[in-house]
Parts: sequence; structure tokens; C-alpha cells
Amino acid sequence: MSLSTDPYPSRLKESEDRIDPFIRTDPVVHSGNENRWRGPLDEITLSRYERDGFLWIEGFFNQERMEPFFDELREMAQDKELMASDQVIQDPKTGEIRSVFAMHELSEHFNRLTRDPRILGMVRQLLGSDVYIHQSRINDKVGFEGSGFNWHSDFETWHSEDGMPHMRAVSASLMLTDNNEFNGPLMLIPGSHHYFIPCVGETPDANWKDSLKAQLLGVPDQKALARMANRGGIQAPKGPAGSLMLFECNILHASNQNMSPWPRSNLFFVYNSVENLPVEPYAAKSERPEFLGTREKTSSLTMHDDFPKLA
Ligand code: 6CS
Ligand code: FE
Repeated sequence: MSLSTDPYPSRLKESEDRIDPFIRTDPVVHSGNENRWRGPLDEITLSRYERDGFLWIEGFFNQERMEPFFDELREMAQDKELMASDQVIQDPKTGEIRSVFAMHELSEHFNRLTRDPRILGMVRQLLGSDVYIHQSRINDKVGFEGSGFNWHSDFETWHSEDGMPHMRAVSASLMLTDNNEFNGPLMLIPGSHHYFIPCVGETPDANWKDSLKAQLLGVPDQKALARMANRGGIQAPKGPAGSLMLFECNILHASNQNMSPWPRSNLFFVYNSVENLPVEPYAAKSERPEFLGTREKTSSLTMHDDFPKLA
């Protein structure tokens, strides 16, 4: 893909000229003026999302509602075949589960959660269209040792390696355990989503086999990171299990190792607009597996309701 046709060039060759961070061309809230007032998010909340690139909703679900999901994860850990599959990523240090991908394909319970009316309503409003799940995962950090995640923009990876054309996706991250300052909560740089930071380093074949254990490529250089953090600061929202983080696909984020005895498990659903379907990867030789970025299951999600059907 040549620079002139790629709106977000990254994974540049070492020998190539560097490209400075630049302001994104895509909107942050995609509902046009005629639709954005329809809710469920009000104008003040939408403006905050536009400015910061994330919304933190403490206690979105009550804590008890999260327990069955956590139990299901523990059950999955007993499934030897699943544990040996590519969609389970082991922590490089401890060998414990780091990530399980395509959670919504493994479990009806998780699938239903992706179609929760409250979540889907907000996501559709932000993306201004119907949506589908590009990727889902659990990121798990066991007590004392669970490893962290380097600074990155998710969109940089999804564009370069999955062929996601535009910034029209949002992640909903649901806390399955409490997130506190000690167990490696998500850190974000408010406002960084306004800029695209081209990264140096070509994508090797099957990069995902390494990048999901420790991301080394698609990580902005320290000068660019410092510029963003000096401008926007760093925030790490904390709260009980059941809290929800909605974050824009291009916001810079990272997390530390878990230094506490308490596990940290967060569920992530990545919603993409049905008007932003992936094309060929922009900066990788081949597509990633279906469980990392779907190309097959892109039909619009319908809301799930919990009311029993009348006979
Ligand atoms: O590869 C992915 O799709 C996700 N995982 C990592 C480590 N970085 C980018 C994105 O969040
Ligand atoms: Fe990420």
C-alpha cells in the first residue's frame, strides 16, 4: 500500500523517512447532527468522549452479575483442548492465561452480553451505524505476576494487520474483577486519539504470535508518547467489578504488571461499524486469523433482551 493511498501509514521501514504524528481525518463521534441527540448518551457525555477518547462508567452492572462470567473463565481454564489452541495466549512469564480471544464465540453467555441493549445503544450512537464484533477477548492478570501491556493504539494494529480502513470502532471493556491502583488497571492518555502516530518497524510474518505476549511493533517512539502524555496526562480509572470503560479505537493505552495478590480480569468487546469492513491489511503480508479480526461474521448485531417470550 503506497503512502498516497493509505490514510494512516505505519510499520515504516527503518530506511524510510519518519512521518510525524498528524491529526486524524476521521470523526470521533460518527452520528451526524440529525442523530446524535437521540441518545442514550447526552450531549455533555458525547462531548467528553469526543475530547478525551473514553468514558468510564463506574458500577455499570452490579458486581454480582459479573461472578458467573468469572466462573466461566475458570471453567475454560480446565479445558485442555481450548488451552492448547491458538486463541488462548499464555503469559510469557507465568504460563498462566493472558488472553482468551473470541470469547463471544465460545460462550452463549458472553455472546448475549455483546448484544446488551444498554451497551449496544451507546456504541451505535458513537459509531453512527449498525455494528458487529471485530474482536473479543479477556485479558487476565494473575496476582503478583500477570504481565502488563505496552503503550499502543489498537487502531494502529487493526489498520496495519487487519485492514480496518477507518477509525470507526470502539472497545467496551467490562471489569470482571475490581480494578485498583495495584493490580495493573488500564491507563489511557486523554486526547491522544486525535492524533495518528506512524510507527517504525515492518510487520514480520505471523507477528501476532509474539505481539499478543508482548507488543514490540506498532509502539510509538518515546518522544511521541511523551508529547501526548505531557499534553493530556495519564488516567487510570479504578472501580468495582461491573464497571465499564468505553474507549475509542485510536486512544493510546497501556497497563502495568499486577503487583497485588488480587487478579485483574477485564473483558473486551471491539465493536466496528458495518460501514467500515476490513479490506487487505495495510501493512502486513497476510491477514490474521479469524479469531483476532473477523472477516466472516460481520452482520449487524441485534439487541438481546432478557424478558421471557410470551407463549
Ligand atoms: O492485537 C490486537 O488486536 C490487540 N492486542 C495488542 C497487544 N495490541 C493491539 C490490540 O489491542
Ligand atoms: Fe489495546
